[in-house]
Amino acid sequence: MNTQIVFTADAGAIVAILILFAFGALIVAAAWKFITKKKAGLKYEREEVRPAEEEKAKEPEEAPAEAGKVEEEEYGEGLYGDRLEDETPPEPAKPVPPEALKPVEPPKPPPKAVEPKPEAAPPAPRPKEKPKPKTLKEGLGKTREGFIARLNRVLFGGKKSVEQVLEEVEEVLFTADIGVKTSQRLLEFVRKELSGKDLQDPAKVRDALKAEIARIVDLNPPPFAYDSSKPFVMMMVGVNGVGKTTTIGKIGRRLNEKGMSVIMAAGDTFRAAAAEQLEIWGDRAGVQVIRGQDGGDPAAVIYDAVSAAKSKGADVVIADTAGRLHTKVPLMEELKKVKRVMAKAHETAPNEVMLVVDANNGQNAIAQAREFNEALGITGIILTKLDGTAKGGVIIGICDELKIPVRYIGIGETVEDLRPFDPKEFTEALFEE
Ligand SMILES: Nc1nc2c(ncn2[C@@H]2O[C@H](COP(=O)(O)OP(=O)(O)O)[C@@H](O)[C@H]2O)c(=O)[nH]1
Ligand SMILES: [Mg+2]
Repeated sequence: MNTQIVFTADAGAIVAILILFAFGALIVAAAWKFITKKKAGLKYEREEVRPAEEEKAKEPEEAPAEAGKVEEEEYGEGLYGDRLEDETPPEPAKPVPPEALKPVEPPKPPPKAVEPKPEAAPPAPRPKEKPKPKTLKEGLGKTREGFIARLNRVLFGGKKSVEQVLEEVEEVLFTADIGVKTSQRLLEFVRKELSGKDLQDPAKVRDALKAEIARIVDLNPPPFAYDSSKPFVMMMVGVNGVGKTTTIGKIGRRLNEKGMSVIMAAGDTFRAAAAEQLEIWGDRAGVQVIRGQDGGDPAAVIYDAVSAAKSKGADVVIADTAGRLHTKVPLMEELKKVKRVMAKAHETAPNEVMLVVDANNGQNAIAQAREFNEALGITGIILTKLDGTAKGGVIIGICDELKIPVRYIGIGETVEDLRPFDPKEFTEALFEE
């Protein structure tokens, strides 16, 4: 009986101990589970946060505030906010399935520093491009780079005897479309002007040439006497393609802008396009154009225009003429006739006979000037297309040989590119460094 009681008591103690062990084991297991979950949570946190932090570290320090703004505008605040919440670690107590450990969306890329989206910063609208008028220096660029640059190379190009330098200068002048006579004159001037010692100084030789060129081109004509006659009639002559019609359009527009009433006479009846060309200029400037029949008598068209100007009280008539003829009559004879008939409509007409020459023609432009002058008595010269040629030296030869003043020079296509000729400004622009 006693033994049975002792056995029962022992068995009870053993059961109690076993229960205690079991409790202990449960507590240890629970604690282990908690620790493992905690570890998993930390791992998630590291995976989730690290990329963002690493990207942040890569971010350039000088990211402009604008770039951030662009990003924010693109995604919207809500989305941006959600993403920030995603980056917080999950509650450690809740079991986390392995797939959930990976972020559902990759962390948002940091704002790009250098490329703001075009929608956010649209480029400023560009103003419409139209041909820009040139500066005189630009317009004379080719002549300066040709003739003047060669002159500088010869003068400043190293040790040579005075005679050798002068010989080379002479060669440059001869080949610069200045003309033989004018080149010789320039050289004689340098020899006379400078003493032996000064001739060795390239800067002095250059300055002497520049001063003499400035003197040659400065024929100092009086301004156009627009008030001396009503209408004041300007007759334009020159061979085909030199720029007569274009120049008439430009002068007509200039005078019109100054408040003068102008009539343009389409006296080139050989080319239908010439009358149309003049009408386009006339439309633009609000200047009346009088034209006759294509192939008709140019003298008749110009007579009508001068008569119309007289009866209307217009200030100026600018008369276009042909550079080539459809008749067997030589050009000069036809132009002489136009000049005579003009005077019948208005006795002082023409008040100016302007010869238009193309600078590209070089030496030939001097020959044209001589020929037209003999036939018609040229009172002024317009030298066009200086912008497209290195033969700008021709202006020096024309002024020297014919003593006819250059009134305008053309250095491009716009109205402003037809410039009243200023001898000082011209020489400075030509020799400018
Ligand atoms: N680059 C340039 N072109 C010019 C200048 N003057 C006239 N032109 C062009 O020369 C061409 C012939 O002109 P046009 O007036 O028809 O010559 P015309 O036959 O004498 O009447 C046209 O294409 C003009 O635009 C100028 O100073 N510079
Ligand atoms: Mg023409």
